[in-house]
Amino acid sequence: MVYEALDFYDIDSQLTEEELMVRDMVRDWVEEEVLPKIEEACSEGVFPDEWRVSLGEMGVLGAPLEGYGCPGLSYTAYGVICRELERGDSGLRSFASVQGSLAMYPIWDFGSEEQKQKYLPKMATGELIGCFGLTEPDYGSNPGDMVTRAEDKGDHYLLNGAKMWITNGTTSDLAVVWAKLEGVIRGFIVETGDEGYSAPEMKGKHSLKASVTSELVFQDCKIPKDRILPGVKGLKGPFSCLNNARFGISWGALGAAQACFHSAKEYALSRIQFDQPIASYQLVQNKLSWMLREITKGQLLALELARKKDNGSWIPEHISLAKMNNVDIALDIARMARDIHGANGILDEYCIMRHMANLESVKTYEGTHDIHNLILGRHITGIQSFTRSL
Ligand code: TGC
Ligand code: FAD
Repeated sequence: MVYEALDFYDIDSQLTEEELMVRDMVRDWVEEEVLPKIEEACSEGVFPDEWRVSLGEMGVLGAPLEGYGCPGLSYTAYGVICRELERGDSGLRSFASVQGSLAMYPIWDFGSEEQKQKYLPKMATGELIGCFGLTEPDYGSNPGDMVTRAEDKGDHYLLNGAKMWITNGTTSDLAVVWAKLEGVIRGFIVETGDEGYSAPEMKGKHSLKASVTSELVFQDCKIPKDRILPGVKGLKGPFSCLNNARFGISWGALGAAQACFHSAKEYALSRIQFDQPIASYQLVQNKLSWMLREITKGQLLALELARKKDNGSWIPEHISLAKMNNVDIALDIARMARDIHGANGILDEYCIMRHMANLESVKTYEGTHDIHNLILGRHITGIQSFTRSL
């Protein structure tokens, strides 16, 4: 069946020629190269290397960054790229989010000139892959309490600690790692092959199966002095990267939702029960209409947020709202689409269960749904509710 992306308000008509060109390029690539292989990639638990190469060749890695060989596209274009990638699979968007927003961005914004020259051009082409180590086994929603430490040993730093749940960890050439140096959170670039560093893959996921997830382990890991990111101190560093990655998710989740809607609509029109297509029944139409309503609202939210990112009038809370809302509705849409597919909805012949399982992770990573609720609650009331004295 030919993919028709739901766009009820013709929102894409507001995109520039360049943004439309990027949309079509990524959409065609996903259709031709990703969808035929995604189920195999999931069952084997791999992110095919040819996808890394193609993403680099298409010039979509680090999309909104300028200079150092980066594409320098608008944030709107970056959102569109995320949407088209995640229509294929959240793991694909994850790969691009981590590379562009979480590994390239901190080097681009906080790195030294030498670091930018050394890493960014090769990361933009996909020759070098990066990951982002913030979460630890005992510190997820509260990264400020992290225990990974860096010690200044005169001519080098010594890192000790562990990160967990790190996308692209095992397959990365470098990791941007956040650790405390004399009690202050700093960013460090750790290269694969550095003494005392390992990145074992985490197995057994029922979600994001075509994405590599890893631990990062630092045991007296010795890194040269010139690998600290000089331009930032404190949680502002990792959170600045997360602003961009969360923005990408707010668009990406819509791609997964559009894929589920498309499949549910086609299925409802072709599936006959009680002598009629199930699409003719009011209860099914109500579900399809609810999906259309929520996707359209989500698209308006994402587009307005992209405009704000492009003109600089955004605040982090705008991003929290869009990430939280769009992932939430995408997950509900996936569940509803599964229901419309009946038993067939659990088969890998359809994209539904895969998107649903992926979105469970997307709801949790980059700040859980409820953490974004609390960020908004703090914005509304001025009261910080994350910590409680017992
Ligand atoms: P808080 O007191 O709120 O802030 C500490 C400092 O950080 C600054 N800040 C920000 N700066 C820029 N952008 C933002 N969005 C910022 N939010 C906070 C803030 O101004 C302050 O700066 P300063 O100079 O005054 O010190 O910090 P808190 O410890 O109370 O944090 C609260 C909370 C819960 C909101 C925060 O910790 C949080 O967002 N937790 C969620 C953790 C999270 O999102 N982890 C993501 C890990 S990476 C990941 O999931 C990648 S998945 C990749 C994929 O596969 O796609
Ligand atoms: P917890 O923080 O333990 O939260 C558990 C539950 O408690 C959640 O429902 C949460 O909302 C709730 N909760 C926590 N605190 C509060 C509170 N104050 N009030 C109310 N409720 C609260 N991290 C990285 O650094 N880099 C990566 O590349 C990366 N990739 C990931 C890939 C995958 C597939 C997954 C699943 C995770 C990834 N993560 C990554 C980690 C992710 O960011 C964390 O899982 C997330 O921040 C939540 O942390 P946690 O899992 O420890 O949950």
